[in-house]
Amino acid sequence: MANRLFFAIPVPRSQQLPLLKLQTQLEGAGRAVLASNFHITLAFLGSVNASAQQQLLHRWQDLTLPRCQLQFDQLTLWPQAQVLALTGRHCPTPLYQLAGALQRDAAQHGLHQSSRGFRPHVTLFRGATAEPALPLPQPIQVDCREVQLMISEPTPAGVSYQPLKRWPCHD
Ligand code: 3AM
Repeated sequence: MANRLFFAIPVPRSQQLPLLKLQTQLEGAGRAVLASNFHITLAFLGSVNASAQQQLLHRWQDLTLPRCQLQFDQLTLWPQAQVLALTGRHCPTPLYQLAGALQRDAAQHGLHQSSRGFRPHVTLFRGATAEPALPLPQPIQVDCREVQLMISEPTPAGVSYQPLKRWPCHD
C-alpha cells in the first residue's frame, strides 16, 4: 500500500486565529483550508510505497530543527495551482536548509522532484483565481515547534492530514 506523503511544519493551534480572521476577511476567495490543516510544506514526496516509506523513515530518523519563527507579511496568488497563500520574504536558514535537504533526498530516491525551491507559505484557500483585495495589516508570526511527516488522504469531506511521524524542534 502506498501513502501520499509530505513533510510539513504545522501551524500551532494557538497561532491559528489570525489566519482564520484573514480567511473571514477574504471570504469568497476560494475554498477555505480548515484551521486544523494549516501547515508549511517543506517537501512534497508524492505516493510512497511501504518499503520506500520505511527507508525514508530510516534515513530521517535523526532529523533535527532548532525552534525558529517565520514572519508572513504578504498574500500571494499562484494562479496555476489556484492557491491563495500567506507568504513571507525571510526564512530562517536552518529551515531553508532542511527543506532543501528533504527535497533533494526525495528526488535522489525516486520520489517527487520539486521543480522550484522552498517557498515558505501557508495555504489559506484552494480554487482561488482572483488577486487578493487586501494588504496584510501586520505581519503574522508562526513558530516552528515540530516537523511532521504527513499522510494526505482524500475523504468525502475534503483532504485529511494525519501525522505519520513527528520530530519536535529543539531549543
Ligand atoms: O498546502 P501546500 O500548498 O503547502 O500543495 C500541496 C500541499 O502543500 C502539495 O503538498 C501539500 C500537501 O498536499 N502538493 C500536492 N501535490 C503536489 C505536487 N504534485 C504538491 N506539491 C508539488 N507537486
